Amino acid sequence: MSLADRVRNPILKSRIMSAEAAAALIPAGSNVGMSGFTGAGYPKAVPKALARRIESLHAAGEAFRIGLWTGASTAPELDGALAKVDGIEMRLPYQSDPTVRKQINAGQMQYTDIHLSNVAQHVWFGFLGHLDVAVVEVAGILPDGRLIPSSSVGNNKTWLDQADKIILEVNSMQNAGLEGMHDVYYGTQLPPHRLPIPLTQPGERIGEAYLHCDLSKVIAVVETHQPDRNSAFAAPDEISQRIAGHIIDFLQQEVARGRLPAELLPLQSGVGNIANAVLAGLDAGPFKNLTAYTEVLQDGMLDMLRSGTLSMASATALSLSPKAMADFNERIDFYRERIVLRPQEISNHPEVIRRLGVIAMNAMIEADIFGNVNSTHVMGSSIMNGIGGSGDFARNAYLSIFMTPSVAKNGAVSCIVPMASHVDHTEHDVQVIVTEQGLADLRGLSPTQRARLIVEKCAHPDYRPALLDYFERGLRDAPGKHTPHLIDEALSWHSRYLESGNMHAADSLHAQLRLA
Ligand code: 0RQ
Repeated sequence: MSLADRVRNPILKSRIMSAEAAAALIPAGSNVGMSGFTGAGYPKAVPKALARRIESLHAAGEAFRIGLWTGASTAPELDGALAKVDGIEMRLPYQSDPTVRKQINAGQMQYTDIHLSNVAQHVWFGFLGHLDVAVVEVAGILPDGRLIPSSSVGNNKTWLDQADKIILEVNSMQNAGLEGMHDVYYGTQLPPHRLPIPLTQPGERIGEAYLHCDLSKVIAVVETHQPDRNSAFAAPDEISQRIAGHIIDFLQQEVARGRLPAELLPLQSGVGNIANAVLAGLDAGPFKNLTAYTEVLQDGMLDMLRSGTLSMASATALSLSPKAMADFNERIDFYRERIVLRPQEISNHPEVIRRLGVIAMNAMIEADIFGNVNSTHVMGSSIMNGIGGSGDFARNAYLSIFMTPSVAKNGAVSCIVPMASHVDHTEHDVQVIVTEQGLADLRGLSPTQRARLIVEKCAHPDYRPALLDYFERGLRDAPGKHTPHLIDEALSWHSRYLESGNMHAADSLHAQLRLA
């Protein structure tokens, strides 16, 4: 498809305009649903033009902020640009941008951190208020007005259905060969009329390759030619490789014990360097014909598809380095046979995750000795990113694995603590905890059994004595022996950083989150 061929519907062709003209159509105070998921498929031009407009309005003393809803994280051209001009009143459901994070932690921006599978249905239920405008990147528009989705699907179906007005960005940098890779399910109903989601295999297609929209709602079409964020991953370091090694040994043992089939069960993998190292380890290991039912496809999954370790992968977005993106573009016909991109309410659907028996592997910030996991907050009050899809998968998975290095900030902070300073995943949703020190299999264990195992297997040796001391004193002095916390002392573990030699570490953690 040539550049000129991307907008093939005559009505929509007549609505092509500049990003500035399109941004001028967004009213102050609107809730705006933008495309974008882990730096893929986000609009590249209208948010920047809107940011310029907001900056000049603010300079003239006029108030202008929007509610910004997306699939998940986006990129500096979207989150960063709008936050820098103080243009976001409310952000949801997930972010990883330094300026947005700083404003949330300074109390200048409201943030609603939502399970990613819940966003679409909460909009349909009317829980989040009215959606005024959708700004959605697509790879092309067919003559009949159907839309070829871009490198992420996210919440785009819901944005297009629910918004009063639609602005489309048609990005000719997105590979035209994406056409046919998506599966947009239009069968979801609202309770009490819901039917089962008819998906029984990760690679199954149950919907359509295109998004629909009411053409009369489209107020602007903007043409762009820009790549996604495409950030590079660090080569797996020794810590990540050790974590990956523990997980792979564990999965092999599970196969040997007959608790997993030889080709495992569909894999879900969070984003980041540890996740990528686990994928690299799986690729080098003995497994073949694996599948993935996950949110995001990062480099490691493409390698596994190429080598044949993975036969099929379902996700809602790509999140690739420039090198992997070049490979993806080169072999798009190969990948189209093996990748299905779905709306995030389906990629993260609790019913489907439970049915398929997904193996969930997510990173965390800290875990406590009883197995509660904090994925989102540093020292109880500062947000890092958000819960993302980790809760969708952890709660419903066949096996729910959480992983982290045993220490952060060059050893100044233990990632195993007496009581998590914030809980995203309760002890009931966490079956395996892994650090580079080892793996704690918590299935079937009581809280006190879990505590001994987590300290022994996962805590860094520098912190083991203090953690064991807390646990033993709890067993002796806590009024209840089921989860023997010394409540007054439990959280002083974190504030002790403020008093001890680690004061500098704690201060700089908060400073980084405020000032990054
Ligand atoms: O900070 O970059 O300033 O050094 O947290 O930690 O070790 O680089 O790990 O990039 O994998 O992120 C949980 C945040 C881990 C991420 C989290 C500091 C550490 C560093 C990042 P610096 P690492 P990662 C599917 C699944 C929630 C969403 C999710 C996340 C920074 O994985 O956002 O799982 N998960 N989605 O130094 C203080 C501690 C710390 C700590 C780490 N105990 N105390 N700081 N850090 N541990 C994807 C989606 O849903 C889209």
